[in-house]
Amino acid sequence: TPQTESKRNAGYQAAGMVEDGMVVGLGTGSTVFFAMERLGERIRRDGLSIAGVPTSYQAAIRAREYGIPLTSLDEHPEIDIAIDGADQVDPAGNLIKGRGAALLREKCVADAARRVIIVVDPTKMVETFDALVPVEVLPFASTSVSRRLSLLGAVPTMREGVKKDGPVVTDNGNFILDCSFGTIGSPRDLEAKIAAIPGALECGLFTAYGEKITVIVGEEKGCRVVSL
Ligand code: DER
Repeated sequence: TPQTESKRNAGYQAAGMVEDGMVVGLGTGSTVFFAMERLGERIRRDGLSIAGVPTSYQAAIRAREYGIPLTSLDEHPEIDIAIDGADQVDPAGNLIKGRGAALLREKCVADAARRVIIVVDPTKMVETFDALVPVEVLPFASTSVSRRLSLLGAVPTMREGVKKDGPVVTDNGNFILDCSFGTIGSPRDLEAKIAAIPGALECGLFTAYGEKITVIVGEEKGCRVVSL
């Protein structure tokens, strides 16, 4: 489909920006999937030598399938480049992430990376955020965190499993509350307010990385690099 082509074009472009010897943050989701596919080709065909820090079980499993050697954030607390997807991107390079429930480790990797490449299809580019904001919550505190989020104007919904009864449990053993805030006027303020809630371990608003983010928007016949 055209969307698959645009995701593939963005992912392949991002994979082309990885240099030999780099430590690469490996994001989660269907778009970064193509970057990993291309990195695997470059390793096999061109002898590219890299190490990947996976942001989820999905990323680790795919990296192994594609022959991308894995390392850890412990071994490499500074990462050369991270490649990840996003649910929405605004003109300042703020992101909403977390559709894949991997946002906590993804934010740790984005924070550790010198450069972050975000790969999206055109539907993700927005003027103002209006997507759900996923919040990773400690199960012990999920009801009280939900109440605090409501006081911030959210309608929080516990993310339920599809092929698992009960709540989605993240790779870190926590729950996800998907929060509808309507349009979000100040994403940076909202991220800080959510971070101040004890038990709200992380949220999908990424507003601290605009300076080091490059957004690649895939299109049917290629892709464009967005300057922020
Ligand atoms: O869950 C995540 O943070 C993913 O990066 C998500 O935001 C993008 O996934 P997609 O590339 O499958 O749309």
